[in-house]
Amino acid sequence: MAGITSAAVSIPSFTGLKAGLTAKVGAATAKVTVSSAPMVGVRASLKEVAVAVAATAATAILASNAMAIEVLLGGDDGSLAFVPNSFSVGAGEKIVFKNNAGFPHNVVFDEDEIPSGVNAGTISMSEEDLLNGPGETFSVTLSEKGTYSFYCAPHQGAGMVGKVTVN
Ligand SMILES: [Cu+2]
Repeated sequence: MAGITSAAVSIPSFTGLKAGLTAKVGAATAKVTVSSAPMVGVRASLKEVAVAVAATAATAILASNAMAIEVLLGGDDGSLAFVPNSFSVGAGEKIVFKNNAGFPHNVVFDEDEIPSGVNAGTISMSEEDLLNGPGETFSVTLSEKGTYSFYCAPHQGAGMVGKVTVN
């Protein structure tokens, strides 16, 4: 715990950003200590939290985007489709669904067509949740190997469905 405290105290290189930020960093620090400490060095994760707080969440997303596949929501030709609508990824590879045309869209995994033991709710957007703006994204990482079917709730009837195989 002593190490965590000193790392937290060293963050005031950000002091220009005031007390509100300090409190925020403190809260985030507590969270990281509980959830991520076993996986990454505490100092490293503190650094990431400080960066994410000081900049934006987008920075953190970009930083972890090295291995990712992008799937467009809506074709350039106006089709209500995932592009591509059938693809493979490695286990743990990030899939980024990106609004392209014909939105709003969303991404919902079919609970009956995913590997057993995987909870559709934790990998899906909710049926009512929609990506409304251009370029908006929904990202998911699948770690269980197998075949997953998904659909766009507003356009499922129009055939906006897809399949991903996790190898
Ligand atoms: Cu759609």
